[in-house]
Amino acid sequence: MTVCVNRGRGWIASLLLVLSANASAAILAEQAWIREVPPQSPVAAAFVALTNTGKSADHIVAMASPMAGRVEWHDMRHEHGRMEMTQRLRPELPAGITTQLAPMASHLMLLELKQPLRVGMKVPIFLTLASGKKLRVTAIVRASD
Ligand SMILES: [Cu+2]
Repeated sequence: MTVCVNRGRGWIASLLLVLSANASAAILAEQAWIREVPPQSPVAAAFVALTNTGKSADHIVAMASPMAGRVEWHDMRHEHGRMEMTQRLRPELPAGITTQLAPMASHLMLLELKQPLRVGMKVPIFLTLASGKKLRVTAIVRASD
């Protein structure tokens, strides 16, 4: 059983981060996929490997997808013997490191899905970075195993 804890929006913080831009970071998104969910599910989790090839850390300050009302970064942690999801508002992408989002670990949560996701569908997810760059991630829907 997982519980989704929403700790509020980071719009103001995001705006400030965009203004204090860091120009040197480059982020590579690879192996993006979404785990299939039942057609009535309002949420789905997306996974991707994000590599910061730059020399300084960057942060994701906004996430969006045309297929979802909103997108959030969630971390998983053990809490009182069960797994809980907590939202992280400005996830850091450390320089020279691949941040691997994966099942039972951190993920991008697509909330308020606008249509059922079917296996094989390609779902665009847009990440806005503190450096000012915008990253388009194309996640393919895969069957849950
Ligand atoms: Cu989640």
